[in-house]
Amino acid sequence: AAYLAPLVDAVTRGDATATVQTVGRALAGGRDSLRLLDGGLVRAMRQAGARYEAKQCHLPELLMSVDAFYEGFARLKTRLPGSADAGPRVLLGTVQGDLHAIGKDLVRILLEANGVGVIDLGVDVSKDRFVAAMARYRPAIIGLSAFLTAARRQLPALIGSLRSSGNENLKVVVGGAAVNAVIATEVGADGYARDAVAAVKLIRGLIT
Ligand code: B1M
Repeated sequence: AAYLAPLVDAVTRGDATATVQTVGRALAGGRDSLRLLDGGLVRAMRQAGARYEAKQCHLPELLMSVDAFYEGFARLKTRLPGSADAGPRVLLGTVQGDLHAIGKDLVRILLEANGVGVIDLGVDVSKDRFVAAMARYRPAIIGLSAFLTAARRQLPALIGSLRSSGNENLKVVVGGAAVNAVIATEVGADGYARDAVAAVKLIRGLIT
């Protein structure tokens, strides 16, 4: 839609001020918050990421887009549908040494928007932190994000530890740029999702 173009433009240019203003205007005009997230902020972040990967921009420019994304996200967050009474069901985190947050954050937001409770451990989460949180929250599902090759290499041992310390029905779901459906099976996960929409579908299917 045409009203999303200025938002995509602001994020890809890395203009946080324009991003926040555009989100504010769109919300005031009654635009749907999930649409602004998906068709605006996320689409722009994908474009910025693709430009960086194609070496059409440098890291500082990518970082400016990341910044604009999060500022716009913060402005939008309060208006996204929440999960008032959903109990915590999914424990989510990016694995140790890996600091990529955006994709994981989107998975969390979309799960919450769909009524699934999430405990988000953040990024750079060690095996011990996962195990401790699992004992504390007893989630039905653990979601692991891995974006770096180095993160993917940890998955077999990490998933092995989670399984031996969790209950036997525990389901482990993986996602992120470093994994795909084949790798997910190889590392011992129960499922893989390529984006946040697919993650919601997968996880809801595993819960019920
Ligand atoms: Co970095 N990075 N990065 N990076 N970065 C990648 C991952 C990379 C593929 C880019 C590249 O070089 N081609 C590459 C990894 C290569 C590899 O190891 N094989 C890479 C690298 C090398 C690095 C650094 C080492 C760069 C450096 O410093 N030289 C460094 C590492 C830091 C660290 O983690 N220790 C680094 C840093 C950064 C930034 C800080 C600049 C920034 C992250 C900012 C942040 O997250 N706060 C960044 C970014 C933005 C990217 C790319 C370009 C874009 C990622 C992104 O946000 N995409 C990325 C390229 C790529 O992913 N192909 C790249 C938008 C987002 C909406 O999509 O992340 O795919 P995505 O998330 C999706 C799905 O993956 C899925 O749903 C999400 C939403 O739809 N998903 C799940 C994610 N988690 C899921 C979990 C699930 C299910 C689905 O179930 C639990």
